[in-house]
Amino acid sequence: MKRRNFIKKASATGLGLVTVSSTFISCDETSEKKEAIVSTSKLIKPLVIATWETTLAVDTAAAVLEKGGSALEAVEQGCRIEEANEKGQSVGKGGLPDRDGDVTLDACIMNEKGDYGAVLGVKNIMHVISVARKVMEDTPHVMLVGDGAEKFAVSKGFEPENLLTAASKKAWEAWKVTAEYKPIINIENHDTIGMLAIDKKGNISGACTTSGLAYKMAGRVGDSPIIGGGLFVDNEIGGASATGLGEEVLKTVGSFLIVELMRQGKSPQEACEMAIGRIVNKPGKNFKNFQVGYIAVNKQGETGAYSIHEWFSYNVYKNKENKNIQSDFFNKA
Ligand code: SD4
Repeated sequence: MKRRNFIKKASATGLGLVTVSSTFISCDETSEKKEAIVSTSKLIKPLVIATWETTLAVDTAAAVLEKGGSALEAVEQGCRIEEANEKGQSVGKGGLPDRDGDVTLDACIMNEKGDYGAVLGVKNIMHVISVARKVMEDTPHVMLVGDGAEKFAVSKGFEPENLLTAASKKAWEAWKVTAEYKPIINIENHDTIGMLAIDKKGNISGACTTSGLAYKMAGRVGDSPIIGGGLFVDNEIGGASATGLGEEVLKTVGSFLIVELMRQGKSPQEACEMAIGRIVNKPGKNFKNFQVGYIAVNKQGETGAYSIHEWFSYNVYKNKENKNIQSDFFNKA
């Protein structure tokens, strides 16, 4: 069948054409452009996946998607829920501070075009995910840090406020008694939200927002706002996001690694397991003392998750159901 006729027939029968990388087989050998034919009716969409028990955030994102909103809008709105949730002590308002008592937030966002925006070490602004989106959409840059990011946020109408709640202040004061920096697996640094969504058009976007590790050194930045670390999205392949000890995620460029493994044909689950493998198999790596967890989704809407230790969970919204699921994990000893 000639290429043009095939395209016409494909759209009439509900088949979609997706341009993919040259490692995939072309369905039209005469064509210079590599194209693969997938049945769009088989894709699972809309879909949302997010780290930890983030039911309300995922419901919020899903509602955006069910109304026909974009994946980008969905992940932003979803993440804003956790940023405003003062009980979550790893994100937004109520986040545990650095060792000087300052709450500093990191966030990033990626759209289906591969655009990226991030803010790092921002004080006094709750919805840093929305500031990250503004960096992506309204500036010629991809990252703004510290005072510059705060100034930019204020110029865009964000209201400065004190992010240190009484509960987080009390926890920090108790920590200062020993001032021992020993992040507790799954407890102290829990709840950073990484979220990936596929909208009704099949487009993928992602977002990640955090207050970082509790009692970190002033100026410390983790994986969450760094492209390829805490988040990576490639609309042709899928997306991935991370939570846990950011230093270990960054050293293995975890989210980028997962997307590249999916590009090579691995399932989201296999890719997450291999990315955890990169961390735990390093010589002399004492993974017993820290947690890392990954989530991933591919273009078809298959999901995966894996962590080093038990008790990492994630929410998935698909087929109109939102479920919290316990992740499989590496350290079963
Ligand atoms: C960081 N990855 O700053 C973040 C912390 C985190 O749930 O994920 N907490 O290293």
